[in-house]
Amino acid sequence: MLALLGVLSGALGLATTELLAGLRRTWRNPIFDVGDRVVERSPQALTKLAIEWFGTNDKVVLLGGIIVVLGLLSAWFGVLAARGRRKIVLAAIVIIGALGALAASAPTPAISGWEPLQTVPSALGTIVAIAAFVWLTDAERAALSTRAATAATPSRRDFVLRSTGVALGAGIVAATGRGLARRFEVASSRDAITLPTPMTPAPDPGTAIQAPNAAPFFTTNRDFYRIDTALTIPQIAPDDWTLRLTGMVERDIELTYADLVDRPIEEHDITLTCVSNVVGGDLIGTARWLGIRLDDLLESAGVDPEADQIVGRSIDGYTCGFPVEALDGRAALVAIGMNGEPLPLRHGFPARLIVPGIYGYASATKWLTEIELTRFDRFDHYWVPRGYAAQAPIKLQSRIDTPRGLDRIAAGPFVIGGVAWHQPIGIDAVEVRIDGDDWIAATLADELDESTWRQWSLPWDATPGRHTIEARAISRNGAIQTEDRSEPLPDGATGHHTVVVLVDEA
Ligand SMILES: Nc1nc2c(c(=O)[nH]1)N[C@H]1C(S)=C(S)[C@@H](COP(=O)(O)O)O[C@H]1N2
Ligand SMILES: [Mo]
Repeated sequence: MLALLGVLSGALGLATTELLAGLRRTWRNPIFDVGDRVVERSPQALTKLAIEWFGTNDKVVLLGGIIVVLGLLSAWFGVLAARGRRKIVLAAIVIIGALGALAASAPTPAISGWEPLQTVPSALGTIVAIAAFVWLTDAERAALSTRAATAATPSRRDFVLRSTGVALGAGIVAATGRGLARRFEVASSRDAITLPTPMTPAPDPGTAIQAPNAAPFFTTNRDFYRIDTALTIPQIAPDDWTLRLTGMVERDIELTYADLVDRPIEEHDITLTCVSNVVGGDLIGTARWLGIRLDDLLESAGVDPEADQIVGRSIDGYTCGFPVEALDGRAALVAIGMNGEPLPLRHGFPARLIVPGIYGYASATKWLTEIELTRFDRFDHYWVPRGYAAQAPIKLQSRIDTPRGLDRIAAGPFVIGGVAWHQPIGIDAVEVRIDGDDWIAATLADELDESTWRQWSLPWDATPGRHTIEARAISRNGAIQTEDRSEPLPDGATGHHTVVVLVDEA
């Protein structure tokens, strides 16, 4: 009962911040700000553990954890107050509010400096939480002082009424905030966009790119993996968006969405790969991207020959960085379209970078707002202080899609299938060996573009028992995929994908 008072007051405080988040685009529930600051400051070992334990659910775990901690603290506050420690509790609530305000007002230095207005949700939330707490604990005291009284005495009833009122109030206030915040969502501006037609359409892939039993050549937007540090998906209306090109250039450029669409638009099929993809993993996908060429854009700005790094900044403070040298003619894009649609919100709407051959963390900034020309010895992009390599070309890799590890299949003819990639160089061969025997060449599907993965397959006469299937790719540059195993950190996993399959008597 006492604990409940604390929790109710805390809930009303949070509900207030939720209401404020519905009033102004840049205001939000400070739980997200605290979460963001935790993510930014987490030591590398902790980030690694979180990803290993929770995978892509790490965000839910983080936010849930903050809410649980707040809930437990509030409950404890309720108990403390009943033991005559109300002043201490009030001071503690102020401290928690101040932490929220601090988290909200000191965002990533990359985006902006100290922003006093951002403290408003936490400040008002704290005031409301305190007021509710005082109001409820007053009623509680009155109820307790009439010990002998029955549940029907006015003070007891008053207490129950007040608690119910606060609970209902919190629900209504939070729901109102949620409702109001919907007008900041940009899903409808995205729906309203008609994508421009490319000057150079990508080739019609036909069916020759697809090998049997390999993952589909194009990954649908829905199935495309998502990796980012954003706790809430940035909502950027194209009308409010600009892309700036700054730093070591002859002239700064600023493009609106309309300016961007007016430039020559190209379409390219590119396989995006995450450095965290383990051998055999699925943090990789291929899409048909629509956008403007980054090399063209840089040419209009005039790049200082001393610049050796291109940094892509996101509205959320994230940065990537890759060598100027990477723009060697490959189709690096400021992309606005993905598989025939405007970029989905979670994939970076309204614009993002896509650079063939460089792991996503170092090249593929989503919710892009600025491209800065600089030097590697002057700036470390987001993951560099967290232990990842500053430069990260994608490694030669292959994956077995069918069969899956420990699948049971029937004896007889069976087609092994998979994908192999070495963007932007291309794949020349894939070889498979069974039970450590000789390497056998797989059949490759056609190559659509050196910057996409290539499908492969191999017919096999499966005999009863347990078999180990292993694959390796051979690059267009002659390199043979190494069997030496290394972890994703610091610059991408290596090793052969190996699966064990159980073959039953036919
Ligand atoms: N703003 C922003 N962009 C980002 C990231 C991020 O955390 N924030 N993560 C990068 C990483 S690690 C990868 S692998 C790709 C993934 O892009 P996707 O989510 O569209 O598949 O986005 C990159 N761009
Ligand atoms: Mo990544």
